[in-house]
Amino acid sequence: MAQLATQTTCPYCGVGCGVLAAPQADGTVAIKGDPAHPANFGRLCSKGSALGETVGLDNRLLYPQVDGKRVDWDTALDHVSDRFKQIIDEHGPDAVAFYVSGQILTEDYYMANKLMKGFIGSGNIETNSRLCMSSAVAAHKRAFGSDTVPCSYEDLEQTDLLVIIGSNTAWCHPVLFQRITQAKLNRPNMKVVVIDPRKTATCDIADLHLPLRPGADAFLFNGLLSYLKQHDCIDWHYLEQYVEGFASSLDSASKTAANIPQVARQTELSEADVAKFYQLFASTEKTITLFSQGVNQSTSGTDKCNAIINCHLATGRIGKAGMGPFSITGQPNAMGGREVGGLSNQLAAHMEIDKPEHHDRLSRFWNTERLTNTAGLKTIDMFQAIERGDIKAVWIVATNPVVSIPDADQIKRALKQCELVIVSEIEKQTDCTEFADVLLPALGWGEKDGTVTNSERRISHQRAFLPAPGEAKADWWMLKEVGKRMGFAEQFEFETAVDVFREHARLSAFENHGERDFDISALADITEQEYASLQPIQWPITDNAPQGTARMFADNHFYTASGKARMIAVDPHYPQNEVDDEYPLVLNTGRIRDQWHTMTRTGRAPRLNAHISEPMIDMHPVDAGHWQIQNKALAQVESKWGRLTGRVNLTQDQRPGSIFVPIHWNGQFASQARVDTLVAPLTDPISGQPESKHTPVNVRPFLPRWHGFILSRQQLSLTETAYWVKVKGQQFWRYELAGENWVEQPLEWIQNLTEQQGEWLEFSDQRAGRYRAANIVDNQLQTVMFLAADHHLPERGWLSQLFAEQTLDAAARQSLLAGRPGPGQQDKGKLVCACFAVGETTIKDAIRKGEAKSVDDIGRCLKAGTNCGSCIPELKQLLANP
Ligand SMILES: Nc1nc2c(c(=O)[nH]1)N[C@H]1C(S)=C(S)[C@@H](COP(=O)(O)OP(=O)(O)OC[C@H]3O[C@@H](n4cnc5c(=O)[nH]c(N)nc54)[C@H](O)[C@@H]3O)O[C@H]1N2
Ligand SMILES: Nc1nc2c(c(=O)[nH]1)N[C@H]1C(S)=C(S)[C@@H](COP(=O)(O)OP(=O)(O)OC[C@H]3O[C@@H](n4cnc5c(=O)[nH]c(N)nc54)[C@H](O)[C@@H]3O)O[C@H]1N2
Ligand code: SF4
Ligand SMILES: [Mo]
Repeated sequence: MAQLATQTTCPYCGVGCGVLAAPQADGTVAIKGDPAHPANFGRLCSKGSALGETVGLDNRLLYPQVDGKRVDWDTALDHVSDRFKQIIDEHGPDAVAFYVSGQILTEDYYMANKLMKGFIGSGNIETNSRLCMSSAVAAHKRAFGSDTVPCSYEDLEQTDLLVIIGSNTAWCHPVLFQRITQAKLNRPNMKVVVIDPRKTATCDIADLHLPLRPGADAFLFNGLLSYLKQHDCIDWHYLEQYVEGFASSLDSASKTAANIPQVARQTELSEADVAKFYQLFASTEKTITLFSQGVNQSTSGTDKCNAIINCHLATGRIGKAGMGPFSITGQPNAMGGREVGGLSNQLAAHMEIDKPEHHDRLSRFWNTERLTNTAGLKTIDMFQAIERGDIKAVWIVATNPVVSIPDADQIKRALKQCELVIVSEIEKQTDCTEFADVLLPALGWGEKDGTVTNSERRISHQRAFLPAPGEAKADWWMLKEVGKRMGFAEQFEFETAVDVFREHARLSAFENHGERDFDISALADITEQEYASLQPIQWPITDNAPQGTARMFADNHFYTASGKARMIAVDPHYPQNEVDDEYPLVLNTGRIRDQWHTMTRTGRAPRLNAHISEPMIDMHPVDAGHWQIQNKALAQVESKWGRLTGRVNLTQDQRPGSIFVPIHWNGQFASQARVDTLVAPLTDPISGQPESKHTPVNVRPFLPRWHGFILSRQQLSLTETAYWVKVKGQQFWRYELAGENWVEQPLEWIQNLTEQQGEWLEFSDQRAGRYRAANIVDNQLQTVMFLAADHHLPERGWLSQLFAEQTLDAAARQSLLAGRPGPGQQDKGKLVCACFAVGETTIKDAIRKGEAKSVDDIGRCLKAGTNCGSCIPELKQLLANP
């Protein structure tokens, strides 16, 4: 019988949507948006809607392992703590490290930080948030004296001007994007400006798109500050009362970006567009600037964030409805990690390592004499220290550094020679688990229980609705067990997640007196029942604000020594890795709509793999012409650090001079598509955040001897092929292939790969260099393979539809060999709507026939866009260019 739905939270992006999950009798899980959750009010995006397809147990890590052998938990945990103690005794506490993630729960995070900083006594706990939010954190601290996000999602709906900079909100925070889109429909006077070198799906709602020169954002905002001064838009009263640093900030703005022509030159935008943006900003009181990785991930990310915040402080546009600088978080618990001090340069509960009173306070609270006095290493430095052998043991929790850290091959080298690598994972095989000496099976989404904090400081409960598989355990449990075994039994005595949460809440209150913004004292005595039924609530949560706090700085008090906010002088001439003759193009990297990070979870869901199925290289046709690159052909991208092979996608949306490659593909899904092998390990000197959006590269055609693809009901081992990509489909696995040596005996080859004899259909045209084969077992299509001398191969859509057929009729067999859909079969084209599997060709047909003239019409006749709405920007594009 189906269970009642459990109220929980989506494990993907920082929007933090509420989810209702109901396990069904057939083992599947029904997923719906939670109408009561204030982040999404019932909506879910394509990734959230497909969560039910990701909870299967194939490839799950179910048992602890040491040196490749299954062991029991006691053995594994004793091994970890003994080896840690041994290394620490010999080399000191800084010889060990944790590398954790914004995807663990606050309770897990709290435990990791407590163990490393408080008891092992080293600062060496880092989190992948270094790659993500650390520039925003550093900028917040400089400006506000605290890492505070001032706004709420409601502000985005109430604003009159929304400036979206370095964020592809439509694909990366889709539900928030839908809320913004709806607000703009309700209030047509609301304006949206998108600042991004690329024209993204987010531009769908833009009144103005500024495709600026990559990296030039600080010129634009320094110029804005100059303009605001020149046009008398400064809030002098606010500045005088509540802000420091105006004069020096204005001075550097005037020196570097004094007027519109100068800004236009630096940003490579038209003067008219710059003027339009400045006029809008100057004349609109209710303004929000929403920023994300296009700003943070830069060698001057902290300065860029401050250049944005400066303009809000100078106009007093902060702490009021519909206004403020809004750094949007990426991971579901990026914010929770900042609360507990997951970064190597902070203590817990928004306390600082370099403040003696904070050190003393936390030492007393934790009852420890070992609390670290020094910050640990930041991500890039940490993995370099591992490669040097300075760090001899690392425990990696819920992150995949071999794929996601710049100069990714360096991470491989580091882990390969590290004495002790411990990996807590949900997956048996990832690019990272290959290097693990100890593998610890973690509970995954749906099985674990605890809290997360979203982009608007809202704490939500993630609840379990599935049993623990195998011997998997919660991440916090493993950490506290190691803490106990290392000799700190008393301080690591926790029975349940609520015990951990209570201590975390008490610490936020401990000797706080309003000095630290992170204060959830009203939850310090939360009972198990209250915790179980905790409803989403925004911190601070105190006696004065028991229902939480929607907006910060409404009282114009900041957490600096003077209580005033600080404007920061920004020099936009930062050192950036510039292109040259050898590496003439800028590599920009980021996300696509339907995949999550390194694909360990979204790669399991067939409907999420159909939107963009191969690692793509987005490129402008002008650049492609220059370097003889063809659309849909393969190309190789090379930088000083590494190389990648992917499928070219020519698009006018790309700015000439730069290419875009997604971050998602890894060694499990593609032969050579870990984009971070290319990315330079250069960092912002203040935040330590790496520059992931600007690496000089070159691109050249990859010209293999043959191209092909295989669809098969079974998984195949094709790692010998020069180019391969593996895609999970509904009833099959799809392999895109290319090879350097022509396959001499194709039938034998595919028969050996599939180990299937049975009935094989074959077609071969040697002169034209075409070969097709299909294997039919019990009248069902088992495998089909197409090879060709070039990349012009038939569409895969109609072939994949044949896998759903119970029996293949004569016409279908005929079409297999003919290599094109037979009468009555139609290829749906590239998938657009993931929820209802509606393809581009179907939609274009409906538009051409006049059946669909609007997004609503498409919804009515094809259902596309009517569930999660993530594809609506693409539907609009198709309507504009059918
Ligand atoms: N579908 C999906 N959604 C996700 C994730 C995912 O993996 N998949 N991950 C989540 C996480 S952890 C994060 S951090 C967020 C990230 O969310 P976003 O920051 O929105 O995502 P990105 O695609 O990394 O980069 C955003 C944009 O920055 C632009 N950009 C590049 N260089 C510059 C520049 O110099 N200036 C400006 N102004 N813009 C520039 C890029 O072209 C890109 O469109 O997404 C979250 N949501
Ligand atoms: N070039 C480039 N590089 C980037 C970025 C970019 O824009 N460009 N973006 C950066 C950003 S913003 C981010 S956030 C990172 C993300 O990069 P990662 O954090 O490396 O990516 P994920 O795939 O989310 O890794 C999470 C891992 O944890 C596992 N896991 C899932 N749930 C659990 C759990 O409950 N417990 C445990 N123990 N494990 C679990 C998953 O299977 C997966 O292997 O990438 C960064 N790297
Ligand atoms: S927007 Fe999508 S991925 Fe993000 S929390 Fe909501 S459902 Fe999950
Ligand atoms: Mo992120």
